[in-house]
Amino acid sequence: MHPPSRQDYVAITLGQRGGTYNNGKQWRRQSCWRKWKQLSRLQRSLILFTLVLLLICGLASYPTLTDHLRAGEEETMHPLVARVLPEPAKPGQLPLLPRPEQPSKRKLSNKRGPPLLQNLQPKNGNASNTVEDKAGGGKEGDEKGVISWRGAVIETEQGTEGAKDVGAKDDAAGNQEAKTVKESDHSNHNMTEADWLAAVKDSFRHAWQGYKDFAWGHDELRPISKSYSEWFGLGLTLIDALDTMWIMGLKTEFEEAKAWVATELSFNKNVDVNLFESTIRILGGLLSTYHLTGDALFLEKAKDIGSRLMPAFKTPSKIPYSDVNIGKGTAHPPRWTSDSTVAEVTSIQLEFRELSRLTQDPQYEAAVAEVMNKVHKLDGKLDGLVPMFINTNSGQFTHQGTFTLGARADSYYEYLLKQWLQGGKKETQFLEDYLQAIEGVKKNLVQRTSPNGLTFVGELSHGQFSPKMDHLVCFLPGTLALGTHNGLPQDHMDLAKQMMETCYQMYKQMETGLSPEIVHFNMHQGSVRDIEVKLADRHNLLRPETVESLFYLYRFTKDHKYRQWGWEILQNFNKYTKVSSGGYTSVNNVRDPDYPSPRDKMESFFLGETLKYLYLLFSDDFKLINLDEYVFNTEAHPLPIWPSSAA
Ligand code: DMJ
Repeated sequence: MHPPSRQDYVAITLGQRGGTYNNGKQWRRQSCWRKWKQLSRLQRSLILFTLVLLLICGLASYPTLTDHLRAGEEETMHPLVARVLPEPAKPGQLPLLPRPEQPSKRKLSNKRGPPLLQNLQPKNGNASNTVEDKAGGGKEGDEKGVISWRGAVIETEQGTEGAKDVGAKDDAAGNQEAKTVKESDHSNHNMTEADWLAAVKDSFRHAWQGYKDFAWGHDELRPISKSYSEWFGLGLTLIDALDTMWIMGLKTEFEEAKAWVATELSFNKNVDVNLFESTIRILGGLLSTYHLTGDALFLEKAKDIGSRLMPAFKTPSKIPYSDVNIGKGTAHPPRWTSDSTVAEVTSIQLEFRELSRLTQDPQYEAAVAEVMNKVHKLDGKLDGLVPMFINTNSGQFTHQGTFTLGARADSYYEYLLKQWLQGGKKETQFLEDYLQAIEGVKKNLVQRTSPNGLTFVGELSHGQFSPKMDHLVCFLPGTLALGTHNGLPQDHMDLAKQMMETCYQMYKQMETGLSPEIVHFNMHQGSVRDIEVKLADRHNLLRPETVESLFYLYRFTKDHKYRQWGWEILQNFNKYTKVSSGGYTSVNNVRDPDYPSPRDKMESFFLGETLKYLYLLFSDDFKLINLDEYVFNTEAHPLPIWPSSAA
């Protein structure tokens, strides 16, 4: 019998198809296999090659699919590894820094910002100049582009003019590195010093404009409601911002503020002020402005407020009360306690000492020196670490056993070092207390996170360690670096650098790129992420401590990465806290880039400290507030280091 022809074969097999569905499938498999076997080797190779080619072309021309595949890879990767692993650096390019964890709905996008904005971003990556109003659907009149944010109009501008320039230049070059720069929208490789400084000045002007328009002469701007809030009723933001304007060379703004100080500012008011806050912001701001400008107006005002604060020291223990009525000349503790806060009574010394030196009136210095001497001798410390409260009657620490470098204790440590520096390194008691305290920090409070070994400073309560850290603690890297610059041990600088990285990660790992007020670190093995944030701690008050430390670290190391980190932070302040009608707002939720939830308040330290430190970070002129000639008070007001004969 001759072998069945193709037709016979088909006819036979067709006859078999009347069976079950399974039988049909089996038939198809057999039929295809037989046909395949009948082909020559060349034919088979050609078909295989064509199929592979088609598959490759299909994949390449279907980006959504590849995106899905990439997303799948990310999901199967350990989540923290995916977030923390740096992308490889190209020659001459800084390694890309870890991306923050994104909620799964945002998995496919690295861009930050409201979805509307992302959709409207042009393909070349430059920020849009006009963004439609989300609520109204129309265009806001503002040329910078705005979206509505629950009735409030918030700037969507992602960067500054300088940042846009980077995108444009890179686009022209059309290289892959440029694309990376645009996507991260954070790099400042091609920017000049002038670009950075202009960007910070723009931010300052924007903040100042809001204050001028809606809060002039009042304590704080409420930028969303276009109104103001009063704390002491003393033009707090205006005074806090004076020396910043001088440093930035904003002469017109400075002159209009000075005119207000000359004609409107009066301390003869029946008002309770907090001794610490008014000392660091008002007395400190006036003294530093006097030094920078040489204008006697500011010294006169400083003397006036300084003398009005003195009743605070009339206590049984000479440990000052927290509150003073500067009109009546009376002082008192808070209603619920006779305690004062340790940081508050030990962080007014730089200002009162300087006031004595300038006025040749020793009473100011004597009052604050007595506080330091008493605290120096007190029991209740742990390896140089101090508790958080001190009683104004007994002069003893209260609520003992809790130790932190955050709220209520932070600037005690800062002012130990800085008083030693201010006085020309002669008052060795300050140095000894400082060195002992830093040893105490290392022994009792420094720990590392899991899984990535970030160094942090936690808290101790009755022997129990808590891995909690306030953003306030981020002053510490800068202070440690300042100490090393002045001859203190190198291991202080090592700790400073490690902590600086941690403080940066507190921004980087949040969805908005802005740090929360408080973080908790994971320490147990098997943790998947280093940083946790409790619901109540997710706010950001535009605080300065991290950029303050970046400024010191950059001045002393000249490591460009600190500037890049500062640039990212500025970008994110612009992205999530800038209000189009003027000013910046603190926000409630740094973990929600779609709705960070404005708190409607611009703290005075945003102008007094945050923008000033950013400006100085980007300035190549290290003589602009030379750190061998000036020491910053805890509100970023530079005071002179005393000439050697004065100490
Ligand atoms: C400022 O008033 C000062 O820096 C103070 O030492 C701490 N709190 C704020 C800024 O966060």
